[in-house]
Amino acid sequence: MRTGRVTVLAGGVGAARFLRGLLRVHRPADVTAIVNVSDDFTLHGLHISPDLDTVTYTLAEQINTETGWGRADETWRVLTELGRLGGQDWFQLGDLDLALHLFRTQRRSEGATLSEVTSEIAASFGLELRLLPVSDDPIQTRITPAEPADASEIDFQDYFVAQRHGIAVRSVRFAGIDAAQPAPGVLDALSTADVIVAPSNPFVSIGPVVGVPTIRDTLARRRDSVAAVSPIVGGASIKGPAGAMMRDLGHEPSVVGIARLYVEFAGTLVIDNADRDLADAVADAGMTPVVTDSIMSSPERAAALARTTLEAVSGQ
Ligand code: FO1
Repeated sequence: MRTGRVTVLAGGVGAARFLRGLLRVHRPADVTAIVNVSDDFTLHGLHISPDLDTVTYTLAEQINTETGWGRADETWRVLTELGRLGGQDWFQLGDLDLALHLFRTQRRSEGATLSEVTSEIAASFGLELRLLPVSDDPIQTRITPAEPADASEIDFQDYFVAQRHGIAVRSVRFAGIDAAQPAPGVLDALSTADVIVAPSNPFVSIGPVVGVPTIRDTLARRRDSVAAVSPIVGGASIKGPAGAMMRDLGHEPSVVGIARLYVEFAGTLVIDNADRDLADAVADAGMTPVVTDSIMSSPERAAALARTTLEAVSGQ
C-alpha cells in the first residue's frame, strides 16, 4: 500500500469509481477528495449534494450500481406518495437517500457548515479518507440551452435530469464562483500533496472546482505535481454529456481537447490505449501524456488506473 498525501479533484460517478480504486492502492488516511458542489440544489426544502453523496455511497459500498447514484437496496415509498399527491417526483429521491438530505438540511439549519456536515456523514459511513466540499459558499451551475436563440438560463438539474442532458448547450456559468472561498483544508490539501484530477466532466464537474479563483492560482503554481485522467476516450465520454458538451462549446471532443482545457493547471494527462495515436498531440498541447487502460469496468481496473496515475504524478 502506497503512502503520502494525495488530493483528488472530484465530480460524481467517474470520480467516485476512481477514488474507490485509489483507496485500494493508497493509504486512505493520506487521501483527500475535493468535491464539486455546483450541482447542489434545494428540493422539497432539502439540501441535496449529488456529487458528495455519490462519492460517499460508492466508497461505503452503498451505491446503486445500476444508476451510479443513489443507494443500493433503496425503497421508494416517500417518492411514490409524493407522486400520488401531485408533488415533484422528477428527481428520484429514495427513502434512505431522503434521510441523508433531512440530516444535512437539519444540521445546516442548526448552523453547521457544509464541510462540517459532510465530515459527519463521511464518518457515519466509516470513510477513512478526508472528504471536502470545494467550498462552503454556494456555487451554482447555470446552463443556457443552444435553442431557441433567446433561451433563458436553466438550473443544472433541470438540464441534467429533467431534460436528460439531451439538449445542446450554448454556455455554462457558475453563479457565485468568483466570491466563493475554498472550504477549510482545501488550499492546504492542494499545496502539500500530489494532485489528481479525476475522470469527471471538464465543464460541469472540474470547471466549478478549478474555477474558484484561489484554487486555480494554487494549482497553476504546482502544475508539475498535478496529473489529470482524461474523461474522454476514443472521442466520447465514458458516461454523461462531457463529449457532447465539448462539441457544443466549441472544443475538440478528444484527449487533445482535454489537454487544451487543463494545460494551465495540470502537467500530466493520463489517456487510454485507444488514444495512443494522439499522445504526441497531447504533448504538443503542453501536457505529458501517459498511456494506459483507463476504462474502470471493475474496481481492480480502477485500482490499476489509480496506481499508474500516482506513479505519473509522484515520479515513482
Ligand atoms: N440522476 C438522474 O439522472 N435522475 C435522477 O432522478 C437522479 C436522482 C438523484 C438523487 C440523488 C443523487 O445524489 C443523485 C441523483 N441523480 C439523478 C444523479 C445526479 O443528479 C447527477 O448525476 C449529478 O448531479 C451529475 O454529476
